[in-house]
Amino acid sequence: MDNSTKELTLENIPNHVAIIMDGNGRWAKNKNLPRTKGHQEGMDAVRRVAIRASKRGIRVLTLYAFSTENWKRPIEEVRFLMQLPSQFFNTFMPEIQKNNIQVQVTGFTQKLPITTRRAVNRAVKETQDNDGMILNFALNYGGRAEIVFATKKIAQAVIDGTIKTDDITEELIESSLQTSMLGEYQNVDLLIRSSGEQRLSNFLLWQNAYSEFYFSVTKWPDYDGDSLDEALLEFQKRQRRFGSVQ
Ligand code: V07
Repeated sequence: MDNSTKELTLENIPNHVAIIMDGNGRWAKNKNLPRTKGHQEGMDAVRRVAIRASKRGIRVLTLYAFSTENWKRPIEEVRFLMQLPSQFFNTFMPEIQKNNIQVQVTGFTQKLPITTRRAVNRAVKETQDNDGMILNFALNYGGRAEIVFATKKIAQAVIDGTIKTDDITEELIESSLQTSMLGEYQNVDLLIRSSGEQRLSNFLLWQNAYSEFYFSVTKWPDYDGDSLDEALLEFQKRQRRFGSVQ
C-alpha cells in the first residue's frame, strides 16, 4: 500500500525531537536585512514550533540555540544573541505556562553572561512543576566538549576509588552527560536541520546515535508548525517501512 498519502497520526510520535535551527543569517541576507533581524524572527519560529510540538505529544524538544563555536562571531552579534533568552521569556512566558511546558537547558551555562544565566535559571525554576513537554535549549553546547567533560568526571571517580573501571558502562556515561535530566528520553528519536545543510555540526553526538535525520530546505525564520508536521509525517512513514516485512 502506498503510504505517501497517509496523514499524520498521534501514534508513533517521536519522544525526543532535536532541531538545528539553521538559516537565520541567510534568510536576513536574502531580504537585505541585518543578521540580527534573522535571529529575531527565528525566535518567533521557536515559539510556533514549541507550541505545535507540545500539542503533538512530543516529550522533549531540544533546540540548538548557541554552540561553543558561536563565540567566534562578531561581538555585536554575540551580544544580541545573549539577550534573546531573556527577551524570549519576557514575551512568551505566559504561553509557556499555559501550555504546561517545562524549560530546561543543556550546555556549558556557567560560561554565559550572568544576565543570560539569570533569565534562563529563572525560567527553569518557574516551570519546574509543569509536567508537559520539556523545552530544552542547548546553550553554549558542544558535543565533543560534553564528552570530554563527562570523561574527566568519570576518570576522577576512578582515581577517587568511588567506581572501578568495570563500572564504566553506557548507562554511566549517559548519566554523566549534560542531558541526564531528560532521563528515559535522553536519546534523540528525530533530528531536524533547517536550511538545507546536511551535517550534525557537533550537536548531541552520543544522543543522536540511533536517531532518524530529517533535512528541510526551509530557513529557520520561515519554519512553522506545519513544517514540523511534515518532518513528523516522514518519521512515521520510515517507522512503518521499518515495521513492514520489506
Ligand atoms: C536564539 C533564535 C532562534 C534561531 C537560532 C539562533 C538565534 C531562543 C533562545 C532561547 C535560549 C534559551 C532560553 C530561552 C530562549 C535563543 C539564542 C539564540 C542564543 F532559555 N531563540 N534563541 N537563544 N535564536
